[in-house]
Amino acid sequence: MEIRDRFEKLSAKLYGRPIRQCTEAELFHTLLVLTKELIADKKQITGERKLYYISAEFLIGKLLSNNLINLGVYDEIDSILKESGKSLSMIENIEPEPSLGNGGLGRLAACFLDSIASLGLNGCGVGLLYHFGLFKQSFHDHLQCANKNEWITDKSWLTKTDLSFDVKFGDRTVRSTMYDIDVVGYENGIGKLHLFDVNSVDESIVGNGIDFDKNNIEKNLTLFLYPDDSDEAGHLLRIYQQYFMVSNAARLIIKDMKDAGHDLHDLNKYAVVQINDTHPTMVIPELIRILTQEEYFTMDDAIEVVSKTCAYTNHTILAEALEKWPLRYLEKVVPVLVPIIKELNNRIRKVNPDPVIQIIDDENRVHMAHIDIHYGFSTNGVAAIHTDILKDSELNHFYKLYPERFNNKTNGITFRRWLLSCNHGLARLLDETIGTGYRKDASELKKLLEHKEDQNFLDKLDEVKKANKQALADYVKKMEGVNIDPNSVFDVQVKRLHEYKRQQMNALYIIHKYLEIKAGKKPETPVTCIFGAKAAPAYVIAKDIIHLILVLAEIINKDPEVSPYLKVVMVSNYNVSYAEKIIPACDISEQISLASKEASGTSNMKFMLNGAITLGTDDGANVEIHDFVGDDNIYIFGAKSDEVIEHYKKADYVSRDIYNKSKVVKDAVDFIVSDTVTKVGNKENLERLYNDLINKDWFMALLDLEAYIEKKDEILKDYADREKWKRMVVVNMANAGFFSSDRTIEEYNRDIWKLR
Ligand code: F55
Repeated sequence: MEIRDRFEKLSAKLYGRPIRQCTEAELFHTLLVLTKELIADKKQITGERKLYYISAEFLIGKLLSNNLINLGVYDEIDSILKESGKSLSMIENIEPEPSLGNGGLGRLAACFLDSIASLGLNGCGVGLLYHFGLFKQSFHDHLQCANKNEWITDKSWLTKTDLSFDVKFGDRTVRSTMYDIDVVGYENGIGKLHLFDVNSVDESIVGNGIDFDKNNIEKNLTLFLYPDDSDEAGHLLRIYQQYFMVSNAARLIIKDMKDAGHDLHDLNKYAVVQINDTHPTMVIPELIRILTQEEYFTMDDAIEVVSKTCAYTNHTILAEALEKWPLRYLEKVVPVLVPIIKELNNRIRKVNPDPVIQIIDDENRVHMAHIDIHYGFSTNGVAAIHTDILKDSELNHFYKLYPERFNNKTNGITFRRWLLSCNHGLARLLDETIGTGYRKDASELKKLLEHKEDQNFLDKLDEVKKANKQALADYVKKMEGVNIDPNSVFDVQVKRLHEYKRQQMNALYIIHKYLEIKAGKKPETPVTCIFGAKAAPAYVIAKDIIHLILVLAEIINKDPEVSPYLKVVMVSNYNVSYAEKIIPACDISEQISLASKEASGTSNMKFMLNGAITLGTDDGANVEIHDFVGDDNIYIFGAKSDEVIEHYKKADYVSRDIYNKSKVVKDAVDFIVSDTVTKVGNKENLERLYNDLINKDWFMALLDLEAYIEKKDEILKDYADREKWKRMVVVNMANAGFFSSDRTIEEYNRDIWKLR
């Protein structure tokens, strides 16, 4: 039967009405059922050897459009709906977003699942079924509020399976159930994301905000995604979550092996486990425990086979982000793992007593990354500079021990979501210009270079951007109630709020511009500064930075002298769906982390692919983008990573010296606590931020502020040269192919997973 007939029959069956008489909610449900049927018609990806990508986060975003695209029926459904006077984009709005991740790490895992299935590789994701995704953000009195974020309804992509395990903690036993979400490969078979839930979970213990009884593990285990914070009371719950995740993963792996009739001594031949950051690290001692205690392995054999099965990806060099659990926490939550972890620790200590590489340190903290590196066969960083820093400094002691285990896998993004699905106008123009081959082979984007001087193409490209900017302006008006001018430059910084990402430096630029305009220096090109960022609820200074930006927005947007030249918007509840609207509309991509601190970044890739120019530091994947596009097509400023690392080593950075020496810096920083600002905002928040900047500034915003102002003024000036700008856009898009997650996954498979 044709899609059209199936669609009509289904709406008749479910709602007794033809498509044109259905509501959007009814059509969403009908399409959900239809898509599931189409998925059921496809083949499941299989293979002898299987990858288990274990991750505490899979920030998958809405699935309807992507599934339709990957099934190859998007255009058909779109036109059927149009003929019935309906719009697919309105129907998409009905789908709640599964925000099952904090940011880059979780979104990377989702892009990887898409690429794994699209390449036909036999791999699955394993994680947790959080009932509430990352909190919904709202603003009140220019302050962030965190609200619960429900996403599971009776009409969702989840399928309950009959797989269930007992998970034994030190003080209780719980039972799990596995739920599946199908991962549709682009013109390929179907993969799986397995999410484990605890059967005794109870959503009713959550109030209106995101507060709940942290001690009631049976009821709260899978309620919330950990908001990447430093909330002390949350640590034990986090360890319960992690063990619940890996215990289920280990059971699943062993079951798959046994079902396939394999000898567990060949585990490493048939299974490979990718540990996404240290959150799933306990899978190593858990597998060893099961093999020794239930499968009669000797400790030597178990350690050997598990070590050959597990590989680890590091996503950060920030010391405070590397998990170190107090041994007494593990003794309480997972006492069964403690003797195993001690054994792993003793084996290292015996041959190499160097304190910096021990698993259990002299304060009895368990360094999770050290378990992964000693007892895994691969450790990878996520961008070239990041891997170099791991090898040369952060993990140098380990690199000297195991040089062959270290490798780089520069991150990537799936072009299905971040181009085909979020930017239809651009995808259509690319189809017309270079053919559709780039959809399967991203390196074909290179062909765009032949069109760098093609005026007709350049103008069309500009029109696509204009339309996307208009669409974003309409959306921002609807969601935030703010008018932004689509003819202004859209300067965008969207990412988690963190001091190292330096949204505060961007805010200081805005202050600088405001002061210039007030002093009569009007910029040639009006600019709209767009922010999207959530701060971890316990991260005080991050919330102060949000406060500053919201207060600046209020002051600037309401000032008739300034707002024709400068506007500031911080969108509320930035998430994957919002990103899909913002990124296609961006002109300037802000990637301004302190050099050495951003492991890779992935929004930088999404922006270049969608025709934005990077304003950034030589950090993370910016370095590789820079290499590809060359000096003339990117704006790089600020201290280099060696210089920054030197400052930390010597502890010689004094932000107050910069503040005292530079009038530009001093004026911008002082403005934070000026009457103009404290009249609108809270003194307490603003003074805390001000004091932090002049007394600490751990991520050196003041160090790079002058260079940033200079570079940003240069890029804004260049924007006015429209022809030059359009050519830069082409060069960036043409070089984006390398940053496809298909390339990244091919490399993981070639060097680590070896699935084919
Ligand atoms: C989440 C929870 C905890 Cl406990 C710690 C960290 C995180 C998290 O979200 N990390 C994260 O997103 N890291 C980012 O990973 C990206 C993918 O590799 C990188 O591009 C980015 O540089 C890095 O910060």
